[in-house]
Amino acid sequence: MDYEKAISNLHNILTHEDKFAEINKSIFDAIDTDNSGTLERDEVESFVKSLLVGITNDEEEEYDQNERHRIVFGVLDENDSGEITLDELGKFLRELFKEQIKELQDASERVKRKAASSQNDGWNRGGAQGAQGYNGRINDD
Ligand SMILES: [Ca+2]
Ligand SMILES: [Ca+2]
Repeated sequence: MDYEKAISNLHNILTHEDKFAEINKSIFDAIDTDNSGTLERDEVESFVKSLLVGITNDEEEEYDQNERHRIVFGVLDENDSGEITLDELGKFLRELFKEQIKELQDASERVKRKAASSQNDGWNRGGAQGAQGYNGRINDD
């Protein structure tokens, strides 16, 4: 996985309104299966379920799905109207992408640190700890 590339792609999406609008719209359309122009509870529910399929394998977590859906829908439905508009989804995606960038940056740092310490392993165990300190900084540009 190319973290730098994924991070810059997400940055691109966030800084280009038209790109973001395009992605927002295509995600919205994918969830809006009855093409009503709004996302209803059952549409969001099947979407959340399909997302969770890839994330959770734990049987324990299964009974949490209704609760998760309630929370996700509550977060999405900013004005408590009972349906999600394109704008509401957009706000949510923006936050989601920002979080994603943070997580990718963290993951990327971890990978670099690991690489730095395994490089030192074997011939210079003593220096490995020191190397972790200054390796893996991300250019925030
Ligand atoms: Ca709909
Ligand atoms: Ca709403």
